[in-house]
Amino acid sequence: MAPLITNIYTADPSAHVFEGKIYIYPSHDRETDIQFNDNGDQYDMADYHVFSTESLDPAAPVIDHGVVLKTEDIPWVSKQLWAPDAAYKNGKYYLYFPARDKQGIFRIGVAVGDRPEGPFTPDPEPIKGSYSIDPATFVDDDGQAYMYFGGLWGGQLQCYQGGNDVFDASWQGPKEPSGEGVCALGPRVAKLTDDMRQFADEVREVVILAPETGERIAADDHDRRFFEAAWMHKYNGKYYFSYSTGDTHYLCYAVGDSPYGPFTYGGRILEPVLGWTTHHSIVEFQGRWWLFHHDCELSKGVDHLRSVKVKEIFYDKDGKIVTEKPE
Ligand code: FUB
Repeated sequence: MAPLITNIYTADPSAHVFEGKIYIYPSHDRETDIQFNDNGDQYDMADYHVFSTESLDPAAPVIDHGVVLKTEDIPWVSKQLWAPDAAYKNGKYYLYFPARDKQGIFRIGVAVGDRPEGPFTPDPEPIKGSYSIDPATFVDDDGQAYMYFGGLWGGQLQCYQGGNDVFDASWQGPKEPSGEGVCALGPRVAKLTDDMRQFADEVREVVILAPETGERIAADDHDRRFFEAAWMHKYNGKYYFSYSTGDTHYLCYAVGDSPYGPFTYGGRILEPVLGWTTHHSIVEFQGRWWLFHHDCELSKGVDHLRSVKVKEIFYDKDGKIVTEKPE
């Protein structure tokens, strides 16, 4: 499958349907001399582009709307503009992004625009109480918006085991809890305020359950535990939380009855691709369901030079996500 975007390297695609078109909000990967490490320092991105297309036919053009936000424009950011997302509410478009603050701690910021393709004006401070990476915003049918976020290792989620306000620097780096009987750390979720710029309630941990036991997924279950790349979509009244397993390189999903969970593990959506990271979004467009993701084929395997791709996904009669069209 050919990449959707080839003029620049792009990753972590968050796709949305706005004004009848597909808009893609990806990370913008760039060349760097920073050596690969398990903290992700080589992912040294400095701006965002927005892309749009009217059709997912492979021949259809994908428009690059250019730079919509850059590090120099955001007063609180020091470096690493990682995986963004976008949302629409009450006539405004919101671009959410994680970045390191001046102390090197990941926070989540918001920038506001009048059009899906920007430009976006950033708020001068990160969202109060935000931490870690990979924001994914979900607006439910009743208009209430939620933000899911979090990422292990370089994403610093493991530094908050003592509570939302306690950053434990001794957990920085490629570390996470492990051992017999230890539960995996969950991603986080918080309601957003009506103006979409702050958390409206406390940050909660999202629980992902193993279907065979009904218990929380174990920390050592690296084939199924949450690592990063949260995404939420709704299908047939159920909430589908999907994510990357990081060092085992799968995209997985779990299903629940509430945006807060708990979610029961449902299976894999994508097997490992070329490149260390895997990250995605799922969106319905013109009556079909699409998985946007990335791999490193275009850069011939350079982990930090990724390209966005798209493929169709399906549901079977029980609501399981399947990658081949059911008979
Ligand atoms: O693009 C930088 C980081 O790599 C993202 O935040 C993660 O999800 C992984 O894709």
